[in-house]
Amino acid sequence: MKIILLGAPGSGKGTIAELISNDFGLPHISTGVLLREEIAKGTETGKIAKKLLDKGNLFPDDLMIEIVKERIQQKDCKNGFVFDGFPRTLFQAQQLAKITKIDYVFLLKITEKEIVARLTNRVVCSKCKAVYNKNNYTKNTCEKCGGELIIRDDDTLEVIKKRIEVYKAESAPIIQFYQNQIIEVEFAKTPSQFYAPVRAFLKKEVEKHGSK
Ligand code: G5P
Ligand code: MG
Repeated sequence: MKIILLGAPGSGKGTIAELISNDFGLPHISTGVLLREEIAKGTETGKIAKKLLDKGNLFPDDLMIEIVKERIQQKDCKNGFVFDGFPRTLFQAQQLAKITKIDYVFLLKITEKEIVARLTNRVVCSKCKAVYNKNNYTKNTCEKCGGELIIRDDDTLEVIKKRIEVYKAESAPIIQFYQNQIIEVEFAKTPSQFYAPVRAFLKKEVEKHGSK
């Protein structure tokens, strides 16, 4: 199954992608995580990414597409993948359509007020990238790997606002591009409530068609 998760910053793409990945055995491909890994390694790509991500601006389309192409050619993607944060522009969606056929596109819905509340309370594991919310997880270390929990450099109020603005500017044509495929997922109070309809839908699809 080849799955795309569309949604604003903080809409839960990373959280839901991880749950799908665990349940259906698909690699979770977050372009944000891939870029932050390049930044951590200090590569040339990372240097370009750092300047853009720290201000909430998008990484260049052509470079992003090359990174994604290379990633989906790896062995673990032979039965599909879950994209989190890609495509992010109409151009990326058009280029992706030339490379592969996407089976399902979920659009995660959230209000602006909730985005700010979530992202100003988010912490992530510096090692395995697991995502937590300080409102319901108060430890300083990751429960999965023991790694230190940190705040993302782009989770400041100013950058969050810029990311929301960029999302608003770029998302409408992408939603239009996938209009016949989009499955909307309505905001819910907890990740498990939010994920339940997605899981039920994908389970049914697997029963009908196999895992593709
Ligand atoms: P990213 O890394 O893709 P964003 O801004 O799109 O960053 P972000 O912030 O990672 O998205 P998310 O993954 O949608 O948000 O949300 P999440 O982390 O799972 O959840 C947010 C918080 O809410 C967490 O604390 C979580 O615990 C909580 N939560 C989740 N679900 C629920 C729920 O159901 N209920 C409740 N109550 N809480 C919940 O991209 C970063 C940057 O990289 C570049 C751009 O510069 C971008 O700004 N980039 C790209 N540039 C060009 N092209 C691309 N394709 C790019 N991809 C990334
Ligand atoms: Mg994320």
